[in-house]
Amino acid sequence: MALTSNKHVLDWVKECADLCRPDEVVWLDGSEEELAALRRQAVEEGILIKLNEEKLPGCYYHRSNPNDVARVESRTFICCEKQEDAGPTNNWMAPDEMKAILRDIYDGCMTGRKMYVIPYSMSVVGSPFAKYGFELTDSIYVVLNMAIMTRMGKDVYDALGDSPDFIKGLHSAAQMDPEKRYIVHFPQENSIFSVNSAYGGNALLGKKCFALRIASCLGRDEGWLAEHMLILGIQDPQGKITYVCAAFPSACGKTNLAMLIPPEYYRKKGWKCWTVGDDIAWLRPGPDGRLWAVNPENGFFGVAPGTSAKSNPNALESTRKNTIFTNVVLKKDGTVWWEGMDKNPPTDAEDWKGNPWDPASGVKGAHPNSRFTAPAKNCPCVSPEFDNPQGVPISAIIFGGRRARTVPLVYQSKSWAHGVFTGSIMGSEKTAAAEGQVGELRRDPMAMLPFCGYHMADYWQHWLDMEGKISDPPKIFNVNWFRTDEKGNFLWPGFGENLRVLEWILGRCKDSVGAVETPLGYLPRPEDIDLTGLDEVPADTLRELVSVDPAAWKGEVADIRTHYAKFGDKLPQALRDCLKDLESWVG
Ligand code: SAT
Ligand code: MN
Repeated sequence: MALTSNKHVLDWVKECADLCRPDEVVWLDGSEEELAALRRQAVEEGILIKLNEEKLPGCYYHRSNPNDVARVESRTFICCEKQEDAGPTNNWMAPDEMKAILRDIYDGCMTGRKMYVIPYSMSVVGSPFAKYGFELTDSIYVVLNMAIMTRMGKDVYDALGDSPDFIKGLHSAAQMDPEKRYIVHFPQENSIFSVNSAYGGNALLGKKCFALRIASCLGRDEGWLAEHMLILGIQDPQGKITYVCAAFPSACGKTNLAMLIPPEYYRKKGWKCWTVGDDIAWLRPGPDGRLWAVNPENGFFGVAPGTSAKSNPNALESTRKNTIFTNVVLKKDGTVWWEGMDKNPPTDAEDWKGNPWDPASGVKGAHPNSRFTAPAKNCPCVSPEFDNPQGVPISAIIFGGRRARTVPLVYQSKSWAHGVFTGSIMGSEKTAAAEGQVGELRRDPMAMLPFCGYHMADYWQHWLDMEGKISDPPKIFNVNWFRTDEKGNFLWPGFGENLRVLEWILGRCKDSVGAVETPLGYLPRPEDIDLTGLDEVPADTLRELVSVDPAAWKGEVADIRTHYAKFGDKLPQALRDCLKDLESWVG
């Protein structure tokens, strides 16, 4: 029975049901009883395996279709009316043309199945940041993941009332046919269509599809920002908590920074870190002229491999109850394992495809993109402000990437516009794990390359325009934890030690620490970074880490010019000017 009398919702659900022809439409209320029944059904149908209740209470195991293990950028589309509004970094198709393709694929795709109606909120229901959505899906796995990743429940029907202001998402696992897999956004209709995949970023529509691609368009129209950023609270020895946001491309340690554990020297002094978010931030100007942020999500969809008691104990601890594991190794005792968890791979286990697994075979047991879906509340360092409907005030925005050379450990932009420039030229080098040449540089502006729902240059202009709405804007920084020496050894230890750099950033925010001005921005002097207790970084190395070399930047500047050329006339003048300044520096 429909749980709402909202005509807009009812009409749309009927339209989708008429197209997909499920046997039944099930309106979900998000209650614990309902979810428990769905879990039981998922176990009966072999979708989930119940894990060891003693060791991993409330946890389940799932194997995806082996052809469906990651986001598919090549099949992800932004279908606005005009192609030029989608820009050069998005796939585009005319809305009518795409709708005809989708209609054929969805036609009758749910016959023999149920269609679940998921009511969900991104951010706390009733918060000024909150946006409501419905996802229609034929996948119980998707329902149970959405129940962790979003605020799902019947209060969404109440909060929405009769309003037409909600995001429509139609998902079907269909036949899992990769040739007919589509992830499609219609920003002008606030709607999302996802078919033939059940993978996180493709199918949990609240995440990248809504909270980034659609929300970036809403932010442009309504005067706020939807960003691919973690949110971290840093508590100093005086007990003051300062909040920062940070955007990094994948494989640059976003989750590790979001759950940072201070090194011993800092811990003893009383420093502490609090996680507000690990992937997405929505940022709005507040009444006090500052920029305020919420994490619109309610859980972590984290990469399992490499997560260990050493690398990220907080992330590991987050997965110890009420978590869904996808595509990891399944042990005989009903627990899980993945590469990089510890040095004791199980010898009596099944791999992510369900085959008996011999760790000595050289074949990986967990898929490299295997995941955990864990409630944020499980995290030992989850911020007390996690559910604050007003969000947290942001003092610094940090951009960064993986760069072996050229880019210093940290620098501060000279102004808001210069900070937007810094974000727009972000790049990261490919690791051995990704396809393509190792070391090859991919520009990923604000880490939003696959997630910006409109023309990237218009997005930069929107960032520039935001300055006029915030009288006390965050300072903008760039970091690079990944500088190496000639032999490829990292010059900076990273992980918890990054707090030493964050301390400088906080000092800059309150004007209590020094810097030198360079054409790139403000850099710390070596004495501005506290190295106490960090003998592995000699003074000479730090000096190298915080210096810039115009000769090295000459090639960089040429590459930025090529990157910018893609955006044609839309490239904002302020960014051209910043590039010109750099050009005159490198000569
Ligand atoms: O692949 S997902 O988009 O689901 C997760 C991520 O990349 O953050
Ligand atoms: Mn992400």
